[in-house]
Amino acid sequence: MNSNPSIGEIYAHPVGRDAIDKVLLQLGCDRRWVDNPLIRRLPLRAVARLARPVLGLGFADSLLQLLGDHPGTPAPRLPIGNDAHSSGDGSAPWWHSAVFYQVYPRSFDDSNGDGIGDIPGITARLDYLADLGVDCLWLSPIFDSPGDDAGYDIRDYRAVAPEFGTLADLDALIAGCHARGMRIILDLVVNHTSAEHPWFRAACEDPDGPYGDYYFLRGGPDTPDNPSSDPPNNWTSFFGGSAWRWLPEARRWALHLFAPSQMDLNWDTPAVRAEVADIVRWWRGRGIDGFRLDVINYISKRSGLPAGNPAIGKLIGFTGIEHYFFGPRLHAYLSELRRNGFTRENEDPPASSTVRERRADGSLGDPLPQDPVGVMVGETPGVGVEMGRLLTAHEPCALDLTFNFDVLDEPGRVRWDDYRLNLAYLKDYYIDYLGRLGAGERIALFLDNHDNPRMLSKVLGEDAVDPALRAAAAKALAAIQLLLPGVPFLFQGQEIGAVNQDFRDIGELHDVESLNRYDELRAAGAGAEEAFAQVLPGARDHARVPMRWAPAAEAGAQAWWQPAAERSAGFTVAEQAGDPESVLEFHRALIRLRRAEPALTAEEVEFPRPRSRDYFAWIRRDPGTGTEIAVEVNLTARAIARPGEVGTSDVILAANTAGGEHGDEMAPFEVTVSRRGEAVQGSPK
Ligand code: ISL
Ligand code: CA
Repeated sequence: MNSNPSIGEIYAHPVGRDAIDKVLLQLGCDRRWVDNPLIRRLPLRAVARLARPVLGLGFADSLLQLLGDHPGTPAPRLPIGNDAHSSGDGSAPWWHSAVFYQVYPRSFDDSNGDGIGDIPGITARLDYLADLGVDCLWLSPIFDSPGDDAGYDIRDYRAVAPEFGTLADLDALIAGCHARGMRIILDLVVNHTSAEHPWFRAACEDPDGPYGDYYFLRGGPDTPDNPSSDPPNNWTSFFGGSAWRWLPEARRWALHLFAPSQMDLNWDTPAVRAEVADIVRWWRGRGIDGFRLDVINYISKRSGLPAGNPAIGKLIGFTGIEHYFFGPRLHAYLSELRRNGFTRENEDPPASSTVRERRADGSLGDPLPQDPVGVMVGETPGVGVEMGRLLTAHEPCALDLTFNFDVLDEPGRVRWDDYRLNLAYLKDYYIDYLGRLGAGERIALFLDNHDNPRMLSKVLGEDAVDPALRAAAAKALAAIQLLLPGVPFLFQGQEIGAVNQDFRDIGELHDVESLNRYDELRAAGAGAEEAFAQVLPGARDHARVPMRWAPAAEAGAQAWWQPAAERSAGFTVAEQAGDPESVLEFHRALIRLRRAEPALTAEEVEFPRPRSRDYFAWIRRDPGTGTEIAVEVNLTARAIARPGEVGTSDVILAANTAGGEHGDEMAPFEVTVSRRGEAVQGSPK
């Protein structure tokens, strides 16, 4: 690319397209702005000059540097059966049609009453998860950790934190999953380790020794003492302040993109990459079926750690991010890890256990051979659609799936904003995202996780106090997440319509990010109430409260490490199980339907009425039989007219119909799933 390409040329580059989309999203501008041919012809530098008040100085150079790191024309994707995504026999990999379920172990089930959820607690709930229809569990970190970031600061990658149980407990959990036809993945947090990890201790003791290069230690014996000197660059931490901390004992600065005790690993050091691959192989041997990889897109930092562009820092909220969120060697490191860590070698000893086959009718068969490649699910904040595709769909294969976080907030909004998310945004987002995929590509469908307020609360706001509306909207979200093409990741509690917590003051929050943000706001002059109000909407604690198994358990709720503040009747597992009208049973029914209807896990999809703001419909098609399934969702809390041409009277599943199935009107948040295809259209099969 020349030094002053046009906007159109930038947009034709996958990384350029995502970067422009990101800026527009951040500014709350319509992405279709770039479709204008006049705008496409404009030179980048002219636009950057005009937009200088917003984009600042040096935007064009930063962007071109980023583009220069990555090939402009992606290599063609190899078809399923030929690539590393296949199951080994040419068929689609298991996760293409799987439903994942994220367990937050600390708050799932507490087996010994110490107020902390634990591994035996999860094992005790495996029948519940299997009945729900879950194919694969993902556990947030259960490793030995000082717990400065709730386990995302790991001290020993091969040990279980004592509060969660023992390695033997984990082995039993793995075997218990497999025996029920479920796989299980863990959380690989290897952008950083805890400062208490032996590698970091060794690095501090001898910064010039072998472990010094495991981290980013900068400065030297002559560096004047902190705080009299400046840190090596202007990068900021996601949890506030500089991304550097001074180590008096080593007389070095150390990089931490997250908390000061989460030390960034230097992936340019081959020994670091070899250690990570070893960890993965070790867990695969224990029967672990893959990993979710924490902030995995941050592992490759630009050589020399150059200063971040302050304007980009201001726009995105974090200075320096352009030098590592999609770094120069990211793809190479991930494909290497796939090969050396996730891929089974013939000489590998057999895994302790492997998953039993689970057939479409739910019955169980024999244990399957271990998957040739463990699944790699990338947590990739900041990665857009095209970058995600570069990581998942092109040789050499890197990740299997990525999480695209743009789904969580409307353009111009961030997690801390207190606003009502319009479901029409989800519709636009998915139509655009799915429309950009090539054959064989899959997206991860997620709406909630342990880092975010509940989507249901974002959609309903204060109206979530109305139990009928809450249940109705929860079902509409479930239909979107479980019936669109893609791989759903449910987060614990979604299946019972969990909402945000009514926390009253900062003393009720535990999360490092919220506490730091609160302190920063206070330091900047905000009063206690005001600072709390600016933290509450985005607080990560909302999703981290204990799973509500039964109302009775709340008698002892104070004993939990983080008591739930939200206790409304009707939103526990015990109250919903067996009630066909419940959110829980609707989830079960949706997952059962996914399993039974090949159309619902096939790729083909069509979106009638793409521009409607209150009606979202899609038609899935099974290429084998031609069977079509139409899904219609009323995205609003009002009754709307039903367009006639999409659904049929052959309704196979419905929710919130207010008694009138497939009438001319759709009730608030109504969901109708109906069968189309040859049988209905009258032509013989
Ligand atoms: O909460 C966020 C910071 O503003 C998110 O952006 C989050 O930090 C980001 O998605 C990365 O999350 C993952 O890595 C973090 C950990 O705190 C999160 O819990 C984890 O999901 C650092 O390991
Ligand atoms: Ca416990």
